[in-house]
Amino acid sequence: MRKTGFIAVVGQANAGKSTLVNSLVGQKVSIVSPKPQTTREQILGVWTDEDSQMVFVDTPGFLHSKNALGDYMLKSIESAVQDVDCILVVIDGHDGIDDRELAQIAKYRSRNVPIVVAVSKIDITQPPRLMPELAKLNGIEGLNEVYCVSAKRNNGVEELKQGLKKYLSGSEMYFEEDDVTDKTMRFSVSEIIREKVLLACEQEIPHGVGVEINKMQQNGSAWDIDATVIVEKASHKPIILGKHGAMIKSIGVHARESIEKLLQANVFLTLWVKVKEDWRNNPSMLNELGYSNRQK
Ligand SMILES: Nc1nc2c(ncn2[C@@H]2O[C@H](COP(=O)(O)OP(=O)(O)OP(=O)(O)O)[C@@H](O)[C@H]2O)c(=O)[nH]1
Ligand SMILES: [Mg+2]
Repeated sequence: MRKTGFIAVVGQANAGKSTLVNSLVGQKVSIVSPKPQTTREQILGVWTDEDSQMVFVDTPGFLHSKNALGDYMLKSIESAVQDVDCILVVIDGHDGIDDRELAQIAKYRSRNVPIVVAVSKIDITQPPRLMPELAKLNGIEGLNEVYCVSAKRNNGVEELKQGLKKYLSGSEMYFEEDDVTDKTMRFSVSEIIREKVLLACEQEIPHGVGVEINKMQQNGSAWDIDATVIVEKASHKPIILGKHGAMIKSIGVHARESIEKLLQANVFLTLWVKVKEDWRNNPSMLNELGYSNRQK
């Protein structure tokens, strides 16, 4: 019988949580970008082998909420750490460990759940810089283990995964053996498009971007996909479109390539850009874009 369970993956925005979940699962289930607050909701990454099934709960980075979407993101972090077998705190080894992170770990200790720290991005951190940071973790009572990993290079990730197995407390399989996520193809397609927008745009715009799939239809061996990139200010629309439409065209090309890999088929992708003023505070828009209070 397999040992099974849930592991919440939490930490500061940009710490490398989603990259680590993708690496732990061995497939891209969660989008990644250098912009903070890339992940907006819980995304489950499932790993099954002969003796275990581990369900990693990727979460948004810690944030100060400024709107209804932010409130939703905060709730999804809070609900992710309920009823899990272990909390995996990801800390950016390149940026170092700050007091807020230490306070956050202390807060989780009161839950009586094993806490494991993954210090990430060690491929870009020099040991003389890393050592004093790791020393900050020494004094924390109740911290079960610390692992140093590079999710990007896949270093230390297998050791972390094997180490986490001992915390699994269940015996019931939550997913089929070949499932890697709880999300639908439609969700993954919308996230891929959002990822390409995040990668293409300057700092200010990505936080206010949403993606709605209007149509996703199989047409013979290919897929017809029609989607809208939603921005929250009229002034953002020309930026996303770019000069003579160059920016949205480039976003479309990159998104199509990734979606073709996901669907293993040719894709015809049409992208639109629409302004929905202040949509991050609009409950019906949040609902339409899937940011409603789904639980894990
Ligand atoms: N060099 C290096 N970069 C990494 C590593 N892990 C993540 N990154 C980079 O760090 C940035 C943030 O990665 P994400 O995985 O999106 O971080 P996150 O914690 O999920 O961020 P949010 O969803 O915004 O909270 C991206 O540019 C990644 O490519 C790593 O192990 N090494
Ligand atoms: Mg993320």
